[in-house]
Amino acid sequence: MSKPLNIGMIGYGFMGRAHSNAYRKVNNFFDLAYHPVLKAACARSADKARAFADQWGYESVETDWRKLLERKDIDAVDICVPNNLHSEIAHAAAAAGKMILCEKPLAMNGPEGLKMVQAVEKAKVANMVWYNYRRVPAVTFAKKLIDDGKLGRVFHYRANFLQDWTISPELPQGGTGLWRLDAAAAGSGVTGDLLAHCIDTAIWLNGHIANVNAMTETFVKERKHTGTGKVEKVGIDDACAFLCRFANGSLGLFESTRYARGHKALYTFEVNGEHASLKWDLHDLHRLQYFDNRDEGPLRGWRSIHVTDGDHPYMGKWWVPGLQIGYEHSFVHQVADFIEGITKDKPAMPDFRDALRTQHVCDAVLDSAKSGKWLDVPKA
Ligand code: SOE
Repeated sequence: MSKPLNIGMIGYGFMGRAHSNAYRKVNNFFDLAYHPVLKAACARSADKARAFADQWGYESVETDWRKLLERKDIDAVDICVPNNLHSEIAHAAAAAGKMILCEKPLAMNGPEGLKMVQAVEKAKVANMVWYNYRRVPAVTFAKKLIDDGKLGRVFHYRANFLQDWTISPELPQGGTGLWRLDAAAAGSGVTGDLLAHCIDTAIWLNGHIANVNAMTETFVKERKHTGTGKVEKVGIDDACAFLCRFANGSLGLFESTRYARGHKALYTFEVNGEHASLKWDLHDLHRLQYFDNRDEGPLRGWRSIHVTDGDHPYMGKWWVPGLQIGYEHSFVHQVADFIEGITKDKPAMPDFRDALRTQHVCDAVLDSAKSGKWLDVPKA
């Protein structure tokens, strides 16, 4: 019999839905020592909290996250609110002895993230950051191939995350759904939002990023602010590209923008090694492209591996071989791994400290874009 793991969800947006869906599904597919119980949904607006709770099956509603943290019947809190609120809630949750699952990026910047790491480590509470793409089976499989040494020495790492949803200058900044355009709430633009995913995956697959040289651009310089009603300067980066050197000697090239007309969420990465290369594309997320130079001569070529077989990561838990799963399942896998982690006392990654590494790269990228200089990235 599995034990209950009582969840308090703070926030009700896109990620609140993605995580709630994962909590609801995980025990149908994974045999785990705990089962998440959707205990309380918390939002400032009672109506929104109630509607969200009804939709997803939360037992109760709170309108003040401090009250949620006081509740004895909450084991873990899920922080799904804008980035500028992560730190305060995480500190209070750690002090209250709650486990914490925090939406990415961990913090507004590295120094803030470091304090959050110290808080959870001091309180000894389980913690994790939702960098979900690590748990797309094809991406997890890429990690296995690299760790098994299939690629040999790595020369190049290349990643893109392209969107097009902020091109209109009429789009305001701030408020529900648009806080990512407001630097005060988001900290940064594409760097902390989209590149953070690319960086997390890159560090996981290819190790520490030693130094960076970046450029950013804000194409629309002023937007009406939803909160003040006034036209205000835009403080976020709309686009960012950076070069880097990994500690293993390989070269990295990263690009992200919300101005690539036609692209809605095109996350791709490619790794080129001495013996083999691999590439992945979020729009075809169940496939991993693999080229191995050791293949027999005339048959040598890129293979498109349909990562849906029982011996592929996570896939034995789902349907029969050949039937694919999608985006939402990466969150289910993350919850499963979190529960395994607390059961075996072997924390699921990325925990706060691991996610701080991404935060440090983001900071260096944004600083380098200002100074135009190559900057070293501190280790977390
Ligand atoms: C932004 O549009 C966004 O929703 C990110 O915030 C998510 O992390 C990413 O996975 C998809 O795009």
